[in-house]
Amino acid sequence: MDGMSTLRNRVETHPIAGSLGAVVTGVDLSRPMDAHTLAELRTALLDHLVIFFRDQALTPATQLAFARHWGDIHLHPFMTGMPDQPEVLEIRKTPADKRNFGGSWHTDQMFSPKPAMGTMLYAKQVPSVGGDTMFSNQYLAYDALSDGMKRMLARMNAVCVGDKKRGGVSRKDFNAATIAMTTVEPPKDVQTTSVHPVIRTHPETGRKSLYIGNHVHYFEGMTEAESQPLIDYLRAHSVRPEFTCRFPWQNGSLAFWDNRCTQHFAINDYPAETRVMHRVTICGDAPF
Ligand SMILES: O=C(O)CCC(=O)C(=O)O
Ligand SMILES: [Fe+2]
Repeated sequence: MDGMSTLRNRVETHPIAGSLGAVVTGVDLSRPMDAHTLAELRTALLDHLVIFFRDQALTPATQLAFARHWGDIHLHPFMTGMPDQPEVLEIRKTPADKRNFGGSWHTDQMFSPKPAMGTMLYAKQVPSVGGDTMFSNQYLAYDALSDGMKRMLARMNAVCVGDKKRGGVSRKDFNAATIAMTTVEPPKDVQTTSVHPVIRTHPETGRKSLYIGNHVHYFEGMTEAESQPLIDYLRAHSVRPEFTCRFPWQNGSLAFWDNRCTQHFAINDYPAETRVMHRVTICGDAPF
């Protein structure tokens, strides 16, 4: 018998915090993936919400090939992809940039009618220290709410806006002053405001989670002034330290987060250094 032909990846998960996040070992993401390994990775993602891989040697093409196993690839309406690989977005921050991409707690594309199912971020060049990314478990955030608050939020929807900051400044103008990455006005046919339930149910696990992030401008049927105190409360609650983990990157690390039950935050603490990441986002369904 040829032992090699039956050799499978040995997928092991190693949690990095009590709340969420696990490093997965035993997988080379640059190689074709068998159905068994993929099923194990799906279980790891659903159990740990964000999974991390170390020491991966990926090109934009092999990163994309791995991502395609999970669904269709989402093209960002505001940011321009890599010239020869438009599905891959290069996130680059240099000492000239004052702000960073993803530098506030959020969940990706909450402004679109079908926000991302997940995002895969691959580290090409990381600073000598700093540039970690934080994640927060939104199942735990929901579970920790009182019954009264859960009942109230169950009837509420959030109006989520992508092309404007609160106060009306366009994302393009806001970024132009502070981020060198190209931000464009989205095409006219792309929906940049969407209404989503504040409590959503995960389509695969059936669990409820709090669905809040920096795209939420106000609650449906209320004014911004009425909404703001509750938005502030929920955003602070949703990222309590015991709901979070923090991932220190190395060159060759890949993070894959389930965007349906987490938030994340890219820490901007490396003013004199450059950080380059390659990001692929997988399409999701309408939240319910
Ligand atoms: O650069 C990071 O660590 C995360 C940026 C971000 O928010 C994203 O890729 O969705
Ligand atoms: Fe993000």
